[in-house]
Amino acid sequence: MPLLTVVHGDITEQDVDAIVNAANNRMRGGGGVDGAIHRAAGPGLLAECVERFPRGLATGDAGWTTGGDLPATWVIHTAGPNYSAGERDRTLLESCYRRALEVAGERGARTVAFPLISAGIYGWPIDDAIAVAVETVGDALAHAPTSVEEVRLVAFDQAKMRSIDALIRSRF
Ligand code: AR6
Repeated sequence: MPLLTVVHGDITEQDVDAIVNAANNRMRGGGGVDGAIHRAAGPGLLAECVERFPRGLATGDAGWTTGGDLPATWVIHTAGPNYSAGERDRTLLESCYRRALEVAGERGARTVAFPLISAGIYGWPIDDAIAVAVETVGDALAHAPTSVEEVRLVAFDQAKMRSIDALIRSRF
C-alpha cells in the first residue's frame, strides 16, 4: 500500500511531483496556502488558472495546472467547503481529497503533498479536518489503484503535525 506520512513545514517547499492547493471556486488566487503557492509559483500560475478554469471550480472538485517556479511539477487545485459560510457537508471535504488524488494519478504523480483543506480561512474545526484528511486519503490509497506511492500531509505548525501523526499511527 502507498505510504501516508506527515511533515511539519511549508507546502511550497516540498520536493514532490504534485502539491495540492486549498483554492476557492473562482480560482483566481487568494490568501493562506493559495496565496503562498501563487507567490512561489510565479505569475504564470494565475495566467494558467484563467486559461484552464474559465468558469472556476465547483466545491469538492479538483483540477490541475503546472507548478511554474515551484519544485513540484504539478499543482492540483481543489475548492474546499467554506464552513464559516455555512458549507458543512463533510462529503464535500472528503471529495476534495479523493478528486485531488484522482487528478494527481491522471498526471502520473508518484508523490503528492496536501495541506489541511478548509482548515484555515474556511474555518473547518481542526480535529475533524485532520480526521477527514487521514481517513479519506488512507481509504483512497488502500482501495483505488493509482500511480501515487506517497501522500505527505503538510502541517503548518507542530501541534497539528503531532495530532496528524497520532491519528495515522492509531489508524494504520
Ligand atoms: N504550507 C502548508 N500549509 C499551510 C500554508 C503553507 N504555506 N499556509 C497555510 N497553511 P487556508 P482554506 C495551512 O486558509 O481554509 C484562500 O484565500 C493553514 O494553517 O490556506 O481551505 C483561498 O483562496 C491551514 O491549516 O485554506 C480560499 O479562498 C490550511 O493550510 C480560502 O483561503 C488551510 O488553510 C481557502 O481556505
